[in-house]
Amino acid sequence: MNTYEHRLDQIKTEFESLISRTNLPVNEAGNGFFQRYENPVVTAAHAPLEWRYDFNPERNPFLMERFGINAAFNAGAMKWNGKYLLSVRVEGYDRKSFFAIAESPNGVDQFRFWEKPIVIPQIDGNPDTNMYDMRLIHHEDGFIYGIFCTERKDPKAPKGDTSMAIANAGIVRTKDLIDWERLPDLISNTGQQRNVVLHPEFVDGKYALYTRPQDGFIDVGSGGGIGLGYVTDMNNPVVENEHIIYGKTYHTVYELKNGLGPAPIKTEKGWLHLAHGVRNTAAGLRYILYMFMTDLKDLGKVIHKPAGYFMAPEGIERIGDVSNVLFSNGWIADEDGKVFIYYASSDTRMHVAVSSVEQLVDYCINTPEDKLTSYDSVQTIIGIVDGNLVSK
Ligand code: M1P
Repeated sequence: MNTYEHRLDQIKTEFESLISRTNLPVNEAGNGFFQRYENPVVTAAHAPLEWRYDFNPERNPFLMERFGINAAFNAGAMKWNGKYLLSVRVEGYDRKSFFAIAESPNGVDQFRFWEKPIVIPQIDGNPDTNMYDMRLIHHEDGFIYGIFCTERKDPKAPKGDTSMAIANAGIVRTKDLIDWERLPDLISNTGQQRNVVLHPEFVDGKYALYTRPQDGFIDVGSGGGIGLGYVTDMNNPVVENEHIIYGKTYHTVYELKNGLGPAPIKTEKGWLHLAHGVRNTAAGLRYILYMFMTDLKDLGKVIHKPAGYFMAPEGIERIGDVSNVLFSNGWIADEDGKVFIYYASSDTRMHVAVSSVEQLVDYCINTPEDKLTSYDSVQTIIGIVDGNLVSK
C-alpha cells in the first residue's frame, strides 16, 4: 500500500469510528442539576473529510490536509424534522470561524455535519472578517433566525494596532436552514454588541432582543450586563428602549462580564435563561454558566436568581485554546420535557448535558440567591441545616 492508500484507509476508519461511537451519561451522582455525557459531541475531528482533503492522488500524493480545522464550539441548537441540529462555530487553522450544521438522530451522539458549511451573504462594502456564536431562534413570525457576532477591524485603530476590532450582531434568517437571507446588522446606541439573542415570541407586536452592550471589543467597560430592547422591523433592526435586566456584580461569578446564551425556554413558571458569567483570576478569565428566570408577562423582570454557577469547567473541559471556559448558546427542550444543554469547553469542542424543564425550574426557584457576603452564605447554610433538623 502506498502512502496515499494507507493514509486514506486510516483517515476514513478513524473518522467513521469517531462519528458512530455511542455516548453514555457519566455514571456519577453529581449535583442533580443535569447529567453530563462522557464524550464531546462535536470536535474539530468531526469536520467532514471532504472539507479537509483533496482526494485526488495526483494533486495530493501525501494525502495532506489542505484546509485544517482547529476547533468546533459555541453552537446554536434546534430540533428540526425530528433531528437535533447544531449550528456549530467551526474554526479553521487560519483562525476564521464559520457556521455549519451538524445533525444527530438522538441529541447525544452520532453528530454528522451536512455536506457544506453555511454560506452567510455579505453586506455590500462591509464584509465580516470573522463570524461566530450563532443563536438559532425559531421565531413565531415563521422564520428561523441566526443571530451571530460579526467582527471587523476597527477603522479607528491606530497605525500598527493590528488587533483592535469592532463586534456587532449580524442577522440572517431562513426557512430551510440552507438558503439564508442577510438582514442589516443590529443598530444600537452602544459602541459594540456581542451575545445578542432574539426572544422567540413577539412582545406587543415587536421583536424583543437580549443584548450585551460593550464599550470595547474584549472589555465591556462601563457597559455590560444582559440588556433587553425592542425592534419594530427586522429589515431595519434599530434597537429601542435598550436597558439592562441583569447587570454584572462585584464578587459574583459574573463580576467582569456576562452574556445571554440561547433563547429562553418558556415554562408555566416563567422564562428559563442560561447565560455565561466571567470573572478575572490570577490565571486569567474564568467563564462559567449560570441560570435565572424572568416573568412570563414582563420579560425585563428577573424573578429567580440562583446563586453562583450552574455549570463550571471540569477535567478536560478546563483545557483548550482558551482554557477555563464554558460557553453555551444552544439548548433544546424536547416534547417530553427533557432539555439537551449544548455547551462548549475552552473554545475547543462541544459537549451535551441532559436535564429537564422540571429540574431546571426547581433549580432556579429553590436555589437560594447570592446575598453577596460570606456571612450571608453561612446564614444560608444554617437555614438549610435547621430545616433538615426540623424535618427529622
Ligand atoms: O473566549 C471565551 C469567549 O469570549 C467571548 O465571549 P464574551 O464576549 O462574553 O466574553 C466570545 O468570543 C466567545 O466566542 C468566546 O467563547
